[in-house]
Amino acid sequence: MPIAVISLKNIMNAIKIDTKTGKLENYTKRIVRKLSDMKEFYFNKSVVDEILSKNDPVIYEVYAFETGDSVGNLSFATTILYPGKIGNEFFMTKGHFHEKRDRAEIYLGLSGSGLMLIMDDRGNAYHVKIKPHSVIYVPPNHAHRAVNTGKEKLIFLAIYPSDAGHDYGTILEKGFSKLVIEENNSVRIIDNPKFKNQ
Ligand code: S6P
Ligand code: ZN
Repeated sequence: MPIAVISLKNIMNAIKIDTKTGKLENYTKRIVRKLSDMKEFYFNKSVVDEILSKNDPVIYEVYAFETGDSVGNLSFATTILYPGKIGNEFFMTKGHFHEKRDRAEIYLGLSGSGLMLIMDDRGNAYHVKIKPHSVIYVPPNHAHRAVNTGKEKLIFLAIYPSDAGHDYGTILEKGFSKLVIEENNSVRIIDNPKFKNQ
């Protein structure tokens, strides 16, 4: 409760986003995800271990303005997803279903280029390009993962119901049905042979 009160007071003025750095003014939560925080999410475990034996790259950062978890409120967050690959798989977010499955979400591309994988609970998936000025709708009951397929930082804003929550466990257990890889200098979206459809 106190969080909601403080946040709502903070939001009586417009909140600025630096679209070059992706930083959100007055954020209430910052997350930095390094490879070691999400090593199980990448396909090639031996490449992950090899990279981690030398360094632990930052894959993405999130600046969130969260307004508590009361029904009816909206929260929002910027994500700065760095360019790079783990083997031939592009840097990506963990991806999640919302804990409250029927909560939808809107994304707005701010800088860089990439794509959003959107998948239902049976593994049916499609993708939508993320680029500046594009708005992407994630329907209820769909997992979503952003992938940076470009050479620059991919920066976007997400707007979501404050009580949506994040279910990373299902993705950890089953994976995404698609992988986004580079092959012969082009971006390919292929079936994930490790995807568990149960
Ligand atoms: C929240 C929204 C985003 C992500 C962020 C990081 O519903 O979808 O703010 O949290 O892009 O991705 P992930 O999968 O690690 O939460
Ligand atoms: Zn979400």
